[in-house]
Amino acid sequence: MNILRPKGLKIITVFPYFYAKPDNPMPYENILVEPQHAPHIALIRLNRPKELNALNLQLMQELRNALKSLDADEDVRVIVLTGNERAFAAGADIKEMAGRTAIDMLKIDQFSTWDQIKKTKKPLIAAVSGFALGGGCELAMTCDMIIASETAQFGQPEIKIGVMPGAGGTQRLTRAVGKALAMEIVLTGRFINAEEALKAGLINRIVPAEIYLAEAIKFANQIAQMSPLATQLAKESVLRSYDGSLEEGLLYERKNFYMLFASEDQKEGMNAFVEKRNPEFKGK
Ligand code: DAK
Repeated sequence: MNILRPKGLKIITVFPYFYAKPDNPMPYENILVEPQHAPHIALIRLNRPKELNALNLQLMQELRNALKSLDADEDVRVIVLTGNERAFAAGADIKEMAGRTAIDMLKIDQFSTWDQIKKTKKPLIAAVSGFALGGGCELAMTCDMIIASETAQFGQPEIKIGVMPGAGGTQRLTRAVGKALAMEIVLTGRFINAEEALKAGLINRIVPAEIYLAEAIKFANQIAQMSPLATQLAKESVLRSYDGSLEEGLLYERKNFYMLFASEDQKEGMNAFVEKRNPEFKGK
């Protein structure tokens, strides 16, 4: 297995605190933010451990606000986004989403939050351990690079609850791993492990489970040594080449995603999850 071993690793920890800047006066409840986890490196931890960091609306809004504040903070050069050992994030919060209609989804307009996250100018590194599923996998793919623990599992299991990826999964995953594997992951809901993800080009590297975060910080530190202007413009340029017709693909995906909330299968799939039973899909 292609695992990076630590060499004289130094772990710097700063006690996490709420990051409330004037433009962001609300303390965070679902994330922990350390603007200076290490010199020039900010750390955001998704923090709903009991729910495997399921991404509810409030968490996503807090994440958007934190990224906006860190983007504006001149002391920060690189941002690392992580979860905990068991889960980066097991997807959008199915319990929150289960009863929604297509019109509810349209009105809530979570896409504006995701779009804002996508606009983060500073390099954003996902440090993934455990589950990165559905919206969790999409969030990791929205980051610029992924450092994965050997325990990481990636997947787009939305199909199993009667819907499909809605935050870029069909587009970003396909660009990263190619059509054949993306089709398989999206249509069967199969999870891939870190090794398969590395081979397929979804992640940058696999590191030992016990030091995955420290390795991600070390990786971030290499980038933090560069000119922050150059890294931001270089990131923007790489994304420009990559984004090409992604917007068109995302719009397409969005309409289809909304449409599925008009189906009985979406209600059945999500209710079955909440009720801990197998779904019975009827194609309606
Ligand atoms: N939502 C809500 N709760 C979740 C959850 C989720 N996605 N995943 C796990 N949990 C909860 C479980 O319900 C359980 O809660 P309790 O029963 O203890 O109250 C707790 O976390 C621990 O989970 P398990 O007991 O299930 O733990 P296991 O180890 O047995 O299984 C698992 C782990 C990750 C395999 C399993 O929990 C699982 O299959 N989770 C669901 C994975 C999934 O289907 N993910 C995709 C969700 S749909 C959008 C953007 C994005 C999205 C949608 C819209 N817009 C911008 C509009 C994304 C959609 C999705 O991600």
